[in-house]
Amino acid sequence: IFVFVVVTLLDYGAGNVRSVRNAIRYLGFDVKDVQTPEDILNANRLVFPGVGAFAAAMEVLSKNGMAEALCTYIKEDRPFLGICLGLQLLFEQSEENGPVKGLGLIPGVVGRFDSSSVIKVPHIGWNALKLTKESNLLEAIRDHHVYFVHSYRAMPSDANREWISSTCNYGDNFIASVQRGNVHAVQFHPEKSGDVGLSILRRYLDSSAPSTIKKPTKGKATKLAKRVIACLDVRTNNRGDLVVTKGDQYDVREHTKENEVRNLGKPVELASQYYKDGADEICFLNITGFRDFPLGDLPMLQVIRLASEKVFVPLTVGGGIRDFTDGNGRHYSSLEVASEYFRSGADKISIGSDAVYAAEAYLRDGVKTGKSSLEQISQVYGNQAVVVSIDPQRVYVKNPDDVTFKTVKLTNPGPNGEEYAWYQCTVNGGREGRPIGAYELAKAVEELGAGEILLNCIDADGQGTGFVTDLVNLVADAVTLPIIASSGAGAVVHFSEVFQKTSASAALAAGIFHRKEVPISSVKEHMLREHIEVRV
Ligand code: 1PR
Repeated sequence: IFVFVVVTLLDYGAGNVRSVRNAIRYLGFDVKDVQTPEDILNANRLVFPGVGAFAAAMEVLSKNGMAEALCTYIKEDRPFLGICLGLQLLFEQSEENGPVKGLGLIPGVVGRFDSSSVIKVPHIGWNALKLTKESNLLEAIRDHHVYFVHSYRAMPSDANREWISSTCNYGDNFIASVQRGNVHAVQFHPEKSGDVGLSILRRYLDSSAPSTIKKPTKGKATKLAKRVIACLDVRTNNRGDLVVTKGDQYDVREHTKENEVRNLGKPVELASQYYKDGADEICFLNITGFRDFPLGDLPMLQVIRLASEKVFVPLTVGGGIRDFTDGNGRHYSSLEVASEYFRSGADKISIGSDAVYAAEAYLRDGVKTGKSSLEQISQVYGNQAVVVSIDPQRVYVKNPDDVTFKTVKLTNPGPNGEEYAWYQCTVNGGREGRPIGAYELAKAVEELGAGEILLNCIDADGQGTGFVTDLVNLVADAVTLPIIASSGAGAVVHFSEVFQKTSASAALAAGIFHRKEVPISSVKEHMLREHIEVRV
């Protein structure tokens, strides 16, 4: 095939440009990085995957003459594709930490979603588009969902109407894509939107490429879909191999003489399989990260690198994100650890133990120091890139007044007839209980900058008895963030149950997928039958 040179602009280290690069390479095109403004002017296909915060991006663009070159390039109607912030920057202004002036090519102001109502901000997940213009690029979408992750959006107006090629509804109708001549920009992430997204990218890179995406026969996209996430708990086994393991209430060892770590497969192979099977997201948890320093644990970074070359849905990586001093006295900040995960191909990072300590300190002292891993990472990468993973354990109580933590009234009473329970947060892979409840923790981490909550439950982990809906509702009451319900999936009905009884945005499972008891496709077919919006 004829190979275009693609210019990937501004990898200024503020996020995962690697995904876009991987997707372009996967499609068989070469990538050239912009070094100078002349590289922009000489491009024949320009891709601008804006990442990070609006103000920081504008500052970099303006300082080195890139902004001017970009404006010239776009005004000359040369082939351009902006992604996410790469769309927002085309507008006049953004309210993100601002107002901040944008490139001013499209009339309008980029504002924040209003989280006051039923809308959870950030807008994370697979949503539907409404096409408002014939578009060679978007034709591939044909009623499929595409992946969004953002807290700010541009709104349609009379002044920018001629630019808009599609809108998306989330609370209100915002601009999902713009197009004029050869200039395209999309708020969603084609590089993370599976086959549909890849086909959009292919169309941009080669306008004569045929569309291979068929209209869905059932499950036409109409709104934000509930996500199904496959989780891979990863650690080294006794032989030193990195394996996917799975615990029962967090105990991952076989109960045999050898006491081996349970081995359920190879991380990259399983991740690729789940991607092909239709997982909406893949989550890797480095479950011994709390004691083994992840930057010493290079195989894990290699796993993420390899997975991100094959998997074109979002990847979350967690485990061991905290400050660390190695044997030689070299100090690593949690931000450095997270940056290495992002550079390796993670779209989101997840913090467990360190978020518990940060929340405890915040509730005790009542001040945000800005120094916790949570605050620092969300400051640099945006809160949509920071997940807090909670590992709570149920503690039964007779009376809600017996504890200072928020309790739930139980559907099934405890062993001594207790009608209430609180959910105690733990650290170090569930080994140590801390004096803070899941409700209190969730509230605190939202204020400290978390963008999403991954809500496990030690009692239910690996039990196959269903998600713990009372816990999900407890935490949903505490925050306006999207919640990923985790632990306990044993059958397809557990997925419809958690989405019908709670406002969870996603459901995560591990054991049933690893043991091949329930394929992801069966989960989705069941959800469709139950009229739950799902990506097919
Ligand atoms: O504390 O920042 O180093 O992060 C450690 C991370 O590793 C945390 O996210 C923590 O949840 C995870 N983790 C630590 N130890 C274990 C363990 O199992 N021994 N795994 C562990 C957590 C829970 C879920 C599991 C669901 C679904 N695993 O990820 O996949 O419970 O399982 P199921 O569908 O089979 O029921 P830090």
